[in-house]
Amino acid sequence: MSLLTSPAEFTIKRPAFVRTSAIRWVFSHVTRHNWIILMVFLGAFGNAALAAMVPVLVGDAFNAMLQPLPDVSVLLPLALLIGGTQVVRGVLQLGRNFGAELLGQRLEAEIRDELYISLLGKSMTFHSLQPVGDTMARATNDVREINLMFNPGMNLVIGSFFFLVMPILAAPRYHPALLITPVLFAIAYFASLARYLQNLQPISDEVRAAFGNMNSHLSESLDGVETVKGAAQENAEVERFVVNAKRVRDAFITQGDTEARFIAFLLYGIAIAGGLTHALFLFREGLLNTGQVIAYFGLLRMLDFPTFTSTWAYTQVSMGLASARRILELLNRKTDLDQNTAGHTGEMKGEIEFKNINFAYPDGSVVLENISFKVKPGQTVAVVGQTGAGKTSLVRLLNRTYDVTSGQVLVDGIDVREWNLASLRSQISMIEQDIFLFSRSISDNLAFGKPGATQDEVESAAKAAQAHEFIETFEKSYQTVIGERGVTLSGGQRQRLALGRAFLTDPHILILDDSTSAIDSATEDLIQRAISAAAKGRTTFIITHRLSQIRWADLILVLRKGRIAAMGTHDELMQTSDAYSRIFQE
Ligand code: M5T
Ligand code: MG
Repeated sequence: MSLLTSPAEFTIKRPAFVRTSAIRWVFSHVTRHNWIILMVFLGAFGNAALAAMVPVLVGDAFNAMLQPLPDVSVLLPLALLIGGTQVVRGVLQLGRNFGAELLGQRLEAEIRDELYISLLGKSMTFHSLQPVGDTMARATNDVREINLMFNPGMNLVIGSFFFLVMPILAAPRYHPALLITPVLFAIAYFASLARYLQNLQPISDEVRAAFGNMNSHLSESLDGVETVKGAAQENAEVERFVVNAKRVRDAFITQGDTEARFIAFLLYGIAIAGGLTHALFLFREGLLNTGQVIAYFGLLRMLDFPTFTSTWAYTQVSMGLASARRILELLNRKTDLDQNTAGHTGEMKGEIEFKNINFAYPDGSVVLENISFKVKPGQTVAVVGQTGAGKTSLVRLLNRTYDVTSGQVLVDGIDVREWNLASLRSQISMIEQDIFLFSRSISDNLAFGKPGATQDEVESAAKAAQAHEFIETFEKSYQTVIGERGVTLSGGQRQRLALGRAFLTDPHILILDDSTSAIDSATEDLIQRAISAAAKGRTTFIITHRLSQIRWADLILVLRKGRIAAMGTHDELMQTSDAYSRIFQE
């Protein structure tokens, strides 16, 4: 069977990234692009060095002009040199910007990939506890924040860092004492920056969390929009949304407030005034000439780049790190499900045994108790019981949507946890109670479990599932798009599409969670025929209320409040079990 060898999407091997802390994790992504980093640093350094050339050369030009006999001949070469350096500087700046953009975009794509694969590999326990909207916010906006952290964030941080360094490197050229101002500025700048970032971190965390929260409520109320409208709860939902939106707004305002308190501008003003006074003082002492004072002043002016970018470039970095923490938290949250890639693979016969199993959902309430039964390959089992009895929960243990709390579920005598998960699941087909169809064509939906299926295969599966006829009534027949952008289907039609899916994947175990009760008799008849065809040659579990389907089952399990109240064939149970006969009197 070809399905055995096709790897499930979530077992794809990915390069391993360090996931111990947000910074290390981002770093382990970054270091895969060493040449880009080199480009960014070289670009940033060269850009700053050439920017520093301008005041230095202008100072030289002033000195040439201020000679008792002005030497005009040096002016043209100096002007050409300034022009030339700035052209080169432009190229280097481009390299820095391009590198940072490239890095940002690559990391965004890589991290989104990593997150998506990780999400597919997580257990249902994880997914049922994690709101979709919040996951969406993390997979879209938070990943985007990491991109922005590199460009413009880190791009400007690195770029402006060298602008801070240049005056320190160039000032001693004129007088060693001139180091004082740029060095003091740098110390004060980094000290206040450290404090600023410390204050900013919880605020950035709150901004991202508030956004995720708003998103999850939004997606929930859009998901449930029918219910909201049906209950005329629009206003209440709007109010809830306003509360969430306010929280996001408040978080941003607090962030702006903190930004506004950052004292870099004050430091810059003090540095310019102090540095100039210092230089003029040295001038009066005869230790500097006019051109040198002008050059030094020009060098100090370079500090405006780190000053201006510092408020928002560091905010961007802080936001990026907050987002990285949120993504990492999701990546690291326990999967609870071992894919057991080294586990048993092989063609399933379809023998099933439940051995003394107990089961509780993660929140703790016991749902199934002390369940034991055996099914031979090819048999059909009907599971009946009142709503909430645990029917859906029972069949979910077969393909390890959830794992038992105690006891064992055996397939072909092997504990399902000992099976290679991909192999197990590819041979069990489950038609859920509420059938999910993707907003893709009918053909794609049918072939979901077998992406390479030919049109012929798809059609014959649809015919076997009694779906061909209604599909043909659509204008675009198999190419009709379902859902958001296309037609919507009735419950009975969905069910037959789902059966078609099952025919295509040709599973060894088929599970049908069919609790749709009210269907007209013509459709009922079609579905009935489709199901009997589907059940042929495989072990089948049917959860149903329809007597017509229960009757021909080889084994009927009657569940009551999570326990087996009775089990046997229809005829046996009609005679022996009150619980069973009661079901048909409901
Ligand atoms: C059995 C609880 C549910 C009920 C019991 C699916 C699900 C159910 N439950 C959870 O706590 N978390 C869950 O994710 O388990 O529920 P069931 O197995 O869905 O019952 P059923 O299939 O027999 O009912 P129905 O209505 O589909 O016929 O207490 O709260
Ligand atoms: Mg159910």
